[in-house]
Amino acid sequence: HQCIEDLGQALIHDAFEVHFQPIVELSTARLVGFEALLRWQHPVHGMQLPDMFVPAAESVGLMAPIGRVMLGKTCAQVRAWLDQGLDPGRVAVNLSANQFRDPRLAEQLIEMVGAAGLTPAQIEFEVPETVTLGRRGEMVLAALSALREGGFGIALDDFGTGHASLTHLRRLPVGKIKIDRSFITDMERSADDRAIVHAVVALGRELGMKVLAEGIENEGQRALLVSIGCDLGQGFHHGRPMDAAAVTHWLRQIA
Ligand code: G
Ligand code: G
Ligand code: NA
Ligand code: MN
Repeated sequence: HQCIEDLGQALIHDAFEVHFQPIVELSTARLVGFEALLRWQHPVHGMQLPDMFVPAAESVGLMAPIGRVMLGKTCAQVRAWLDQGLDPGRVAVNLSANQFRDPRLAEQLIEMVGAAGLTPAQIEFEVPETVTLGRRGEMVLAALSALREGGFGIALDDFGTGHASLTHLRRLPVGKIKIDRSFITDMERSADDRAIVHAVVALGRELGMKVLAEGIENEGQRALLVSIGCDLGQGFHHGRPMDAAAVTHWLRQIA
């Protein structure tokens, strides 16, 4: 498959870059951090979003090396901002199922962050709910526990799409739940979606987890989420994913 060959070339030619989307405290709209998002500069087809290539990369095991490149670039950028006196807050990096095949994953991530001159409190790891429910569930749990003990934040991504039981959720060493965008998009019109968001916020509170709503696109959604008691938000309403230069400009303005 052409895409797979191109992905191998992309690793060799350093064609991956990181964009960053703001994460805010919903009640104040104050910046608390960013999610690091993978981008691929394809030599012919231009910038590719993860939906276009992450599943293919995952299926051939390429998300393990790509994930390492991604974390390395993210840490280097965070270090550069801190050295310029700019504070990006806590930056979230996505982990994929491929990466959990390696029993030394947690050890390697801890070592990479330290080598970049960052403390664990500056980085959070996001893992999709479906990955924690997958074949390697016990290995995923062990790696997340080691990262949590190492002082990293752990967020459960795309929550609501994976049928996790309450028992399962309680066992996971996560400090944050990210409600999938599909529940936020129609929440002003759909009483069902509102009820689901309400329930997840209540659940998070009971379990001592922060709750973040993804895909907030307008003020009506933000106000509704604040009234429900949702802590954190992310979406076009608060900021689009930006390249590092745009974030630098943004951080200078709010500094
Ligand atoms: O970039 P965009 O906002 O289109 O992100 C699409 C999806 O790709 C999101 O679900 C996000 O979690 C995922 N994604 C973005 N960057 C990475 C990454 O570095 N690794 C993995 N595994 N997934 C990522
Ligand atoms: O990891 P995750 O799949 O949640 O990554 C977020 C994805 O959603 C990225 O593709 C990002 O570009 C996209 N996104 C972020 N904010 C919004 C938004 O407000 N609306 C829509 N439609 N997409 C968004
Ligand atoms: Na994510
Ligand atoms: Mn997400």
